Amino acid sequence: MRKKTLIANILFCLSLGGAAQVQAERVVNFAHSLSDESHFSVGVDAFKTTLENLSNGEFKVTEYSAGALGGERTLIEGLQIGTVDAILTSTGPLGNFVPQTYVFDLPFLFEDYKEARCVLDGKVGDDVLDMISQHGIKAMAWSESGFRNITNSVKPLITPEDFSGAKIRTMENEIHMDTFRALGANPTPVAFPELFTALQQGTVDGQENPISVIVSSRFSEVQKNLSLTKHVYTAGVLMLSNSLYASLSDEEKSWFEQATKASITATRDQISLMEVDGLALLKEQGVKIEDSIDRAALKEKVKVVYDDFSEEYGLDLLTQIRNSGC
Ligand code: EAX
Repeated sequence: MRKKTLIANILFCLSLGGAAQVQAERVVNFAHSLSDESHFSVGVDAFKTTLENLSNGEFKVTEYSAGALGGERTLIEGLQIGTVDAILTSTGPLGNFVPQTYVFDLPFLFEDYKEARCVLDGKVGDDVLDMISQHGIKAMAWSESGFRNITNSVKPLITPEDFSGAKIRTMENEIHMDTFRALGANPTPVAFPELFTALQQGTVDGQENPISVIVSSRFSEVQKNLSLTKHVYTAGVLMLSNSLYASLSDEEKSWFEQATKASITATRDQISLMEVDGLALLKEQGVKIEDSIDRAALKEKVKVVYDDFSEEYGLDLLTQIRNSGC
């Protein structure tokens, strides 16, 4: 009798354990540095919906936006040590970890979104994702932040002369800093979560970001001039921690891949939408928009950045981009 009870108890416990395993939720902590209204947030939403649906609720995605877990450099480090599971980051600080990504940060590299997305979704993009994945990270796919434009509280920057001495916040990215130095400006790297305050307090006069970031971060409250320079395209990457990726079965990996695809599409669509609607909104908010930029003159001035880049990192990837047929 006693033996029977013991066996029954053991069986009961085993069945409970089994049930608990089936029902256990696996939480994916997904972080980025932009606001809840940003394209990255739209990308996390699409990832969340897709993954939760495909996995029938086994995976739950929790979003940490607005730099709640730190700026992008901190998030990349967090991913490497596994304190965060998934991130969307721009390439801004990524070159500090994987120098090959600097090639995409070069000024005036891409003419338009079509060309940039074609290169990133092609062989060069795939090769660089593999290079990122050699650094204790699983790089899933290229996402996007978009073409950067300059805002300023002092005056609009139009001609190359206007850049002289302008104090501009850049990302923590040596190619971007080199670019602004070549233009005669005074680049000041600031992590994104500190940027609004830096603009408000006048620590810097201006900053540069895609329209979708300028709108979703409400920079119009502290910056009244916008110059549509489109001087740099900023790619983004959706990345997972190695510890999360290694824990996935093949089927689960395919869910994460589908969630990633949905995220990239939603993010890019939001960026394209904001290029039109966001610009109109900024105009309504009283931002003075300057479109008569002499991009050819700026392009000429930043040639030296390409010389510095090729001297340090070689021409291989740049040549592949140029020959990509995009
Ligand atoms: O990618 O730091 C920046 O200006 C970036 O645009 C932002 O972190 C999102």
